[in-house]
Formats: sequence, C-alpha cells, structure tokens
Amino acid sequence: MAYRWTNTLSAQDVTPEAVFLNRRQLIAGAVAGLGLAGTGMPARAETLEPNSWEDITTYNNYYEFGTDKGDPARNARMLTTKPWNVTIDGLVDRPGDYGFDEIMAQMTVEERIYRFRCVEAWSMVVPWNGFELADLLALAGVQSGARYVAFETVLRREEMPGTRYPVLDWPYVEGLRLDEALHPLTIMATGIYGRDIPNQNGAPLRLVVPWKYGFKSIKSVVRITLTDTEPPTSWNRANPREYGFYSNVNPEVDHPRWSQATERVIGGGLFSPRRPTLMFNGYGDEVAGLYQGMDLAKNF
Ligand SMILES: Nc1nc2c(c(=O)[nH]1)N[C@H]1C(S)=C(S)[C@@H](COP(=O)(O)O)O[C@H]1N2
Ligand SMILES: [Mo]
Repeated sequence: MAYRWTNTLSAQDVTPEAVFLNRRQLIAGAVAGLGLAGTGMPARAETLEPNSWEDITTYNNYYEFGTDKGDPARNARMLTTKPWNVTIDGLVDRPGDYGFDEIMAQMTVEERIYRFRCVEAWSMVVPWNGFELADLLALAGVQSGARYVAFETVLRREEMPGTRYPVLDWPYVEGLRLDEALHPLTIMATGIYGRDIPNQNGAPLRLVVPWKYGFKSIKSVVRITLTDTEPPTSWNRANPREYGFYSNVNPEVDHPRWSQATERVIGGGLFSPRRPTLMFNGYGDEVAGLYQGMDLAKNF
C-alpha cells in the first residue's frame, strides 16, 4: 500500500505539477490518507484531492501584502527570501541564527497532503512539502522548562505594502503549546506540489498546523522562541472575543459573526454545496488527546 506521506523528497527535488498529477493517478485507489510514521497510527482510508496550483497560489491571506485575496500573489514578488535566517532562541540549548540552507541540509522533506481550513469558513486541500517542526526544534535543543513556542513573521515595511496600514500590530506573531508544536502533524512547509513555496504562501518557510484555523499557520518565519508562558498572537491581540489562542477547527464553536458548522470548498465552483466542517479539521484521531479534559468552547 502506498502511503503518500512517506514520499520523501530531498530539498533539491523538483516535481512539476504534471508529474505529480500523473503519480497521483498511478496510486489512485491506494490509501492516500494519513498515517504517522513510526507512531503506529493507522492510515485513514480516504483520498484527498488537492486543489490546483492556481487555487492555492492566487487565493491567499497574507495581510502584510494587502487584505484582498489577490493582493499577495500580486505584491509578494518583491519579498526577498534569499538569504534567510531563522533565529531560534529562548529556552533552548543552542540559541542562534540558523540559515535556511543549513536547516534544509539537516531536515527530511516529506510530502503532506493536508486539509486547510480558514477561520473565514472556506477550505482547500494542499500538497505541502516540508519537515516536522519537532525536528527543527531538536536542532536547537528544547530545554525542560519550555512550555510554549512563539513564532514571528519577517517585517520589512519597504517590501510589504500592507504593513503601512495598522490592520494588525506588525510583525505578525503566533504561538503553540509545546506539545502541539512537537506533534508529528505540525510541519514547517517549504514547498507546494514539489516546487519551492511561492512568496504569497509564506516563502521560504511557514508553519502548517492542519487541525487549527489557517491563521495559526504563520508565514515567512524569522524567529522561533521557546518560552514558559503563553505567547501573544496577532489575531487574539486584535480581537480577543473572536480569536482565541487555541483556534482548533470546531464545527460546534461558532465565530461570533458567523457559523463554523459548514465550509465553502475553494475550487468547487460557484454552485458547489457547502460541506460540513470536521472536528479538528478531520484530524481528531491524531490530536483530540492533546485537549482531553479541556472545555473547547472556553479554550477556543
Ligand atoms: N504572516 C502572516 N501569516 C499568515 C497570514 C497573514 O496575514 N500573515 N494569514 C493567515 C491566514 S488567515 C490564513 S487562512 C493562511 C493562508 O495561507 P495560504 O495563503 O497559503 O492559503 O495564512 C495565515 N498566515
Ligand atoms: Mo485564515
């Protein structure tokens, strides 16, 4: 049986979309859902049909480049992504600036086909390439006192026209509990469809946490800080009534201004029906245990 998630690519591999689609046809009928390497978790018998490159790279949220869905594709080309450093600091044994190439040389890049659900109640399926965040954190050596991970997006006002407006308190920041960050589903994505991740999707590396609303998946990360207290997050700071720290996809907890019970599938066409939102975006078997005993309506 072919498990799609076990397909590993080296950082240099380039798979044109046509080849990718071809390969997908070859393994049609195989279990293409998700299993977790080494964890003994079963693969789910489900085929996720990824959205097109076009959908994924032209319908974006990246407010540093403007608030319209088409703004990032137009404006993010001016973002300089080479050279790129990620500062890893706080409660780690080896704090410092880690170069992107130095990181990639030590990471195993895999293909992960994940559902992606925005808090705005639309969804896509994206074939990411990336590596587990846990592996990157291991490079820096997480200390025993660490309980949370804070992330920061690059802020270059001259390259990011949206940052002239106080839509959010720049730079964009996000955070995870340490166990969420170390979960094998949590990746740093560096590609889509086997190509380098486009600037509008968060080049050269962005977080992807598939069971949480899209805004947790912070783009173009330049800083990762291990802390012992819950870090601030941009959307929570902007509107704490509407956006919590956890932001797990949950059909039963509505946004104050709209229902989260259903979602619009991007690329489904004008008249495509909405579909039911899945608890934890369909990853409940893998992640529900992280929230055992928590009231998810209070910890939204
Ligand atoms: N730095 C930064 N990261 C961000 C955002 C943003 O505006 N700035 N938008 C978030 C939101 S709301 C979503 S839905 C996803 C969108 O990712 P995509 O454009 O790759 O689909 O990125 C998230 N990460
Ligand atoms: Mo979003």
